[in-house]
Amino acid sequence: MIRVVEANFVKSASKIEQSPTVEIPEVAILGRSNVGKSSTINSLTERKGLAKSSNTPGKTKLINFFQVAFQEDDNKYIFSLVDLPGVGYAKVSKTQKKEWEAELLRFIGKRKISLFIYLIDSRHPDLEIDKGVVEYLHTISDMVLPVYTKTDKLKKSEFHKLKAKNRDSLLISNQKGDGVADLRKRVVESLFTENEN
Ligand SMILES: Nc1nc2c(ncn2[C@@H]2O[C@H](COP(=O)(O)OP(=O)(O)O)[C@@H](O)[C@H]2O)c(=O)[nH]1
Ligand SMILES: [Mg+2]
Repeated sequence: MIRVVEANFVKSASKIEQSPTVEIPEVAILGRSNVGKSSTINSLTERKGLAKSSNTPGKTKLINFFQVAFQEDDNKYIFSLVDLPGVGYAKVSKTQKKEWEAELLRFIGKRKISLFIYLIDSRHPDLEIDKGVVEYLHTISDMVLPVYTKTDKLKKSEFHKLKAKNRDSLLISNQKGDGVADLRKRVVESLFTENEN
């Protein structure tokens, strides 16, 4: 069992230039506004208020950096977790939206991100915007993990259908905690097993 032994807020940045330099593997969490990025960070780290979760779409325009340590037996896994502003904002102007999206792409292009966790609302699994971003991420990295959130909102049959259709993805509920231990395991495997040399 993987335990969370450390989870700290490091810094918020509104521009890439303000981002901290990291010497440890970096995991980026992306997804549309309100999909559950902050909640997933809180579940992953078992810290309820670490990332601020809000009901107002598009509120988080900052890039937030956290440092996390997991431990399993005698192995300690330290990495940086980045909460990125959501894509597809509902309540901002087109110009503002374009600016943020450009900034987001610039950020992704500049960092050495070891794993992209892309969150998708399990109730709306086939949105064009999500497909577009996932496709883009695959062009820049072969470490892209799609994760479906809010599975507590699905009927059992919908859950099984989604799972059968997306065998390489994870399905989680931040409300119930389902799938979160699996997500920790995937993070460790992605960062510290396959890439180790
Ligand atoms: N039912 C349910 N609600 C969730 C889940 N994850 C997040 N939420 C809720 O969805 C809203 C947006 O979550 P948040 O983490 O702020 O999304 P973000 O904008 O992507 O950071 C909040 O009201 C959360 O409580 C989940 O797995 N299940
Ligand atoms: Mg958020």
